[in-house]
Amino acid sequence: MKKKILNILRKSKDEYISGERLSEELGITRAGIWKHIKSLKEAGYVIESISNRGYKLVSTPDIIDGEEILPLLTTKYIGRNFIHFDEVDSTNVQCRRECSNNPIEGMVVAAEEQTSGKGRLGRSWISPKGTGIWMSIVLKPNISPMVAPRATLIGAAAVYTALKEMGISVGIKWPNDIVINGKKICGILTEMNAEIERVNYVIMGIGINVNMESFPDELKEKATSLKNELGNEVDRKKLVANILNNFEMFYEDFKNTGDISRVIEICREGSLLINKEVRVINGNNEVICTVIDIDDEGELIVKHKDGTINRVISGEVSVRGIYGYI
Ligand code: BT5
Repeated sequence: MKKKILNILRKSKDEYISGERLSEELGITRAGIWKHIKSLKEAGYVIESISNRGYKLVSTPDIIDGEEILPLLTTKYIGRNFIHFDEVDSTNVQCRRECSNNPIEGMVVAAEEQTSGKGRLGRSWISPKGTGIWMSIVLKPNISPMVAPRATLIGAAAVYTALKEMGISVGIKWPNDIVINGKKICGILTEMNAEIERVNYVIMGIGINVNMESFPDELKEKATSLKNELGNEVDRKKLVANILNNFEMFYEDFKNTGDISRVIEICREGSLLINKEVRVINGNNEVICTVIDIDDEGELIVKHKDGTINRVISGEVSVRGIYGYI
């Protein structure tokens, strides 16, 4: 019922809707309407009520839940099943729990806070309350497990494009970071559950520092938030919806064929690595080389000092000027 009331108030924008009309349309008493309005107010919705005129929705809470995100989606299935937590250990881990029964393609798990947010290779990801976007998407692509890591680039392209649409210019540091003014604002963690020949499901976790103002000392040099760099708050709900809307468009190409050509174009356009000298670290092995391109499979093409050309499939890439590497 609360959802229905909200929908009506949302649609009527600046107009007041009388309690009588709500009660007629929804078939409950005016006292019943009032009770629901009261509980919406308690949940952070600002609703003006004026006797003789009725109710008007003034503002909605800064919460990334289905109630707020679904009206902003243009997708068919990405984000349509939206699970929200005030606090969770990790949205990727929670997604895996949700998938243990029945993985649902496009399901999104989002949280206001993660208490054990995860980075790659067992690293941790700090995820304070109410200031970032911490979410994971469940995917069931019909592709071979070898091709699954490409999904990370779809995430990166979706975040890059969503921010661009909001007038925010960022760079993509292959394969999983989004960077602004030399510091990281977003990381992506793609995990998969697969058999040798078949992917059961992929969980793509996206973490974005949106409105945080401070970082722990050890991250100050390499991490920042959109708010710190732009000087103003960014609407988390709008950003989540823009990301999911773009994500579905890019993912549709990939889902049955593994094709990411459109995504690669975007990754090239936003790349912070192409034509730069980088340090590629793979386990104990470290080499300095120059990035020439990102190929159609999403791999980094690098040229070594002796002129040989190589593909880098995964690994850590450091580039001068980013994250304090000099
Ligand atoms: C990543 O790993 O960049 C992947 C981060 C994915 C986070 C999302 S949030 C939703 C979902 N649920 C999860 O539990 N995870 C995903 P990596 O490239 O390994 O970078 C990790 C490193 O970044 C850490 O070792 C820190 O140095 C640094 N770091 C930690 N928290 C950060 C933050 N909030 N912003 C920027 N850098 C951070």
